[in-house]
Amino acid sequence: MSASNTEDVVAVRLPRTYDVELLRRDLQTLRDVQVAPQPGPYHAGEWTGIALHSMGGKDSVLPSAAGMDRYEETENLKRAPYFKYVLDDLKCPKEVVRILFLPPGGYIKDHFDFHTSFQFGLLRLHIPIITHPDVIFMIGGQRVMWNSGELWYGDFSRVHSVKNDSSVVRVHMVIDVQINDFACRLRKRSFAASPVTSASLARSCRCSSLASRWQPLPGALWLRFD
Ligand SMILES: O=C(O)CCC(=O)C(=O)O
Repeated sequence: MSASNTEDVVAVRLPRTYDVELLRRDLQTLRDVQVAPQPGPYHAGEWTGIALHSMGGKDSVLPSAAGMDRYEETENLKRAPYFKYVLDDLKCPKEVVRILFLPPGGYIKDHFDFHTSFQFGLLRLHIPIITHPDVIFMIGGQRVMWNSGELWYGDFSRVHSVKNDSSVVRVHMVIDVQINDFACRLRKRSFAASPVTSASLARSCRCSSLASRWQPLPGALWLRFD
């Protein structure tokens, strides 16, 4: 297997599908929460968010703010029972969990979040809540199309960008989780593009049996399943 195959996997759909109406109901419940601009010089301030889980449970949306507090639920999450169900069902330690908003015309330009990688023991998961075919979401030079209610792992340590060419506000839940056995098992029914990547993920996860569970799918970058 050539090294270039390991470069190709930018996203993996994970085996959870959520009720979109319930996701949107909780989103509506939190409509009065003040949003905060996301950090980074790679957008013009239009990309905003609210925190569901943060260091000290504060209403902070900074993904990697330094501090000594433990990661905890925020008051926002306590008001959103389905969001809480979704997070409680993911049995891995959570760091920052945010609801992120990108309005029509919004553009998060190329950037990368190097700490969200297996090497750092952190995975970034996404659940689209509201999206549209005219959202151009690029990871590692590839366009990804994720539907509302799906759970995805994306390799955000690679260069990524989002351009909202639609007329709707795009809303994603973005969940940073620490890798544990559950996170490894979650991948049991997911699909990867190449055995080389499976092996490297298994090594990083320290789950010796993981590699054998991944399904090599030559020619496919990821495969949806229902
Ligand atoms: O999809 C989004 O709103 C943000 C994407 C992103 O930059 C990230 O998840 O790191």
